[in-house]
Amino acid sequence: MASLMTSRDRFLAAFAGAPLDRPPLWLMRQAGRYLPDYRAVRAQHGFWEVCKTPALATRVALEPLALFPLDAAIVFSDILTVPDALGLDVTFGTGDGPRVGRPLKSAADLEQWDVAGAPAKLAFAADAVTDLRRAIGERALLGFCGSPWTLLCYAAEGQGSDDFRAARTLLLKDPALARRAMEAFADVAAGLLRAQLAAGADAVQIFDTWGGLLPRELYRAHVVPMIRRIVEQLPSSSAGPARSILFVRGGQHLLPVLGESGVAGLSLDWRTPWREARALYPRLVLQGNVDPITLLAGPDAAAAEARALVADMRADDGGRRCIANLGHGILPPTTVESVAALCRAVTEVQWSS
Ligand code: 1CP
Repeated sequence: MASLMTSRDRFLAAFAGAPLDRPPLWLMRQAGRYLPDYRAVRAQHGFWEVCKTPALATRVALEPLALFPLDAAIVFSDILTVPDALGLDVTFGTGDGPRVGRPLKSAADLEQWDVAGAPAKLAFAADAVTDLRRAIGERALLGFCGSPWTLLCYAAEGQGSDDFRAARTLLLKDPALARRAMEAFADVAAGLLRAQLAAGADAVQIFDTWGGLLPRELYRAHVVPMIRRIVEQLPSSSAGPARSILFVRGGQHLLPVLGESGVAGLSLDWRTPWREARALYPRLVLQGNVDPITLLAGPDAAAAEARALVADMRADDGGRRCIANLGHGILPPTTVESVAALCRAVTEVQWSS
């Protein structure tokens, strides 16, 4: 029976806590600059243009599915669609990271945000999901958004950073302003996730790339309630609560409080020991967490890491509630051969029940 599972069955079975023939597999940032067709598309079209044109977004989201035996697609978009829709004017230069034209410096900046108008400006995201859903057959589909904290990091800093000191300072100096900004991000992001689920996404992931910068008690006091605010706005279905996954980069020290956010699953950073997370959260879906650097070390290293991870997944509870993935996104210099080897190492596994 297990061998008859489609990719989508396998992905949904992980959330249902049902037996798996092997872990379902997808990779964070599976579309992007390491792929040749993506680079060809970007040579002709701007980044926002790719996100906002369903045919282009679908084309680049399909490229990894054509190359690798992945069980899920993720809609092609970016977490910074939300601040852009609020009017912060986010742009991507060539080769470097995002720039925020109207960063958050004071309460007067926040007054300018167009919370009521943002959902209409994000309509393209649901259109991209609808288009991709039609194209992927029996594979699972993920929507996503950024966590309110990570969005505050970019909004306050105005660009990428190693330490996002502007946002961390704001949180300590003016927690009321930080909270109001994060509430706006949370509500617009929740609307985006609802639209993606309604358009055919099977699950949604909340990316908290910069959550690990905060100590545990600050994270618990200021960020966990914002994740919960998003999760509580998601619809439940006859199959249960909406399938939500929280990824926190560098969140090992936060692990004990992440479950309080109410998500159905946690995506583990590459530094988090799988079995420690499983011991803490026997009932949650866990996803992860091969170090993306192993892909740079070559196909053999990538396959060995993936095999070790799959053994850990099987060890504790017979391999339920797990999704194979990386511990952060694929890095641009990664080779197709390394990704293929990792995928093979996961998909050749056969768990008998
Ligand atoms: O072509 C280009 O030059 C743009 C590069 C690029 C891509 C391919 C950006 C700009 N965004 C994306 C797509 C993207 N972003 C996806 C879909 C790709 C897929 O998986 O198929 C996703 C899920 C994201 C999410 C995202 N954007 C995150 C969270 C995940 C993570 O990797 O940590 C973050 C932090 C961003 C911000 C962002 N957007 C783009 C860049 C280069 C960055 C990072 C900037 C920084 O380092 O601070």
